[in-house]
Amino acid sequence: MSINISKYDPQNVFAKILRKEIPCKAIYENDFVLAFHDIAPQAPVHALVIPKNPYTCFADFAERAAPEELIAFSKAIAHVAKELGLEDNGYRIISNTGRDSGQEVPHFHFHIMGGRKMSFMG
Ligand code: D5M
Repeated sequence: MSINISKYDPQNVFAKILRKEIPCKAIYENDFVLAFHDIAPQAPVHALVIPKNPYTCFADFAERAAPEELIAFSKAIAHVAKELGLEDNGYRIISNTGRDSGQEVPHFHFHIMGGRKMSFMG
């Protein structure tokens, strides 16, 4: 599937989650951020952290988000990882950006994965 990250698509699945049109297993929420469990976990613990505002990808977020939003997002990732019990053994955070990365959902997000030893790429 080819995604378009040049223009925000309000019908993407994370936009629907934010509008509560479809459910999610929420972990944490504040004014800027929602975190929930990934529907297709690639590790024993696999969460997603998304901004509430509409950004298509990391570059879009980095360019357009307000400083307090950038800070809130970083802090939320660390907070969620801690809440999920990943702090001691560690975890991986990644954000796929654009077609070649394999990004499927065109709403910017970070993956938090842990609960097992990771190899270099997977
Ligand atoms: O990752 C997109 C991720 O989003 C992928 O790991 C599956 C997950 N996903 C897709 N739909 C849902 C719903 N409805 N709930 C929770 N998680 C979901 P990407 O980096 O774009 O490839």
